[in-house]
Amino acid sequence: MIDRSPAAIPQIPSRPARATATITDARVIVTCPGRNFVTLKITTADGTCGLGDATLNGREMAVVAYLEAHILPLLIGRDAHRIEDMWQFLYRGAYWRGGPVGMTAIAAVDVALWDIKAKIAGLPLYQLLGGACRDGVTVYGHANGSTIEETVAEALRYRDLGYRAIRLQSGVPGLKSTYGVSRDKMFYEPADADLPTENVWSTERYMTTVPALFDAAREALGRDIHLLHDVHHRLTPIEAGRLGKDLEPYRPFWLEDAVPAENQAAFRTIRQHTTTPLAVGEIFSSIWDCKTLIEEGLIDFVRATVVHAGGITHLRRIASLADLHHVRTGCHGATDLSPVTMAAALHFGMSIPNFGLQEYMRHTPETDAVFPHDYAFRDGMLHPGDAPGLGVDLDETLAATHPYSRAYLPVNRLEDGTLFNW
Ligand code: EZ4
Ligand code: CO
Repeated sequence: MIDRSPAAIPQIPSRPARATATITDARVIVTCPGRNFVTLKITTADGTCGLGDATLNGREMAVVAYLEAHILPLLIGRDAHRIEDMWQFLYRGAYWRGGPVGMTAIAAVDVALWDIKAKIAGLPLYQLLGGACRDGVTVYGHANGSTIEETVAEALRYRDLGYRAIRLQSGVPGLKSTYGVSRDKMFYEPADADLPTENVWSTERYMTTVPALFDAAREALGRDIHLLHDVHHRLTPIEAGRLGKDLEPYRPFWLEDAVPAENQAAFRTIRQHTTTPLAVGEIFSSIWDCKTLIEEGLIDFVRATVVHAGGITHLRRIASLADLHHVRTGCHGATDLSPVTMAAALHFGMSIPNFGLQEYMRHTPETDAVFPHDYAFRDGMLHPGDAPGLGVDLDETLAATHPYSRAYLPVNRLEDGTLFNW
């Protein structure tokens, strides 16, 4: 028989301990352990600290200014637990909505607040987001080389490291340099100079190289591995349709950023001509950048990220819309996204039903030392770890030994000197 005497009924406290977490401090930390990172650190009255990445490659100091001048004064005294309300306050409250600078700043606040909430709960963040939907987050690595042979040799090396998905980028005969091909194989860094480097581009030379690269790669690697390629916004819709068609026999996992995506309707043309899956969105700031792409089924993978698309709160909204339309996530994960973003992406990727694939460019040992973290690579996957919160720290003493150093992304010109898309 159930004992209903008053003593047996557990007493629910009217106000659970730490139901509010007042923000007492918020600071921006800029550090350059080999490359620039901007990090927001928020502290609450009980001493809990949360981190948010605010790095916008080549435009870092604009986000620093936005945070310091316009966001930090709004944070002090507010309740860190009210994440959605804070998001709405910073987004609607600005009046000027969207854009990469503002949305990166909002993302930094949002991720820091999720970190705090999960630390207070004593849980790894993915548990608060609904718990694990999978064993780990499958990632793809970057194989690149100045020739097709070199790229294929790199791809074999990645396969031996345990990767199940590999992106292939190769030099183009006749072009001195191009996107995705670096000197240092493990640590590709495009922001490579204190004034922009200039690349030269030829669509004609490129269009014949990529199918030959995939042909050689399938020959060497077989069919049992996912192969990807990033066009980096360099084709027109009809050219992208043709390249997608040429690649169909090699079954690429995705063709990325085939055309610039400001004009979402342009993807209708690509779709009419190829069944090669399309991924886009690493530079998107909000759901409005991909609404048409998703609702019309014009893409297969959305690459928007936590750091540049308004944080976990907003990316969940994008992923939910995408799920209705058979679109999966394929979040950006280059080296200019700090370990704080990588951890956030992993907790997010663990917790959503329509996860697709996560990009993973390894950070250098210098960067990892400044951002000690709990996530780890095993068997082609990243695992977020069990530390409460994001599982990432920032060693501020070490960070202070690496001052900001201006670095720009390259620009790209056609062979006749016309400025083109990089
Ligand atoms: O060029 O993150 O898929 N990854 C990419 C990246 C981007 C850089 C720009 O800062 O396209 O390498
Ligand atoms: Co890309």
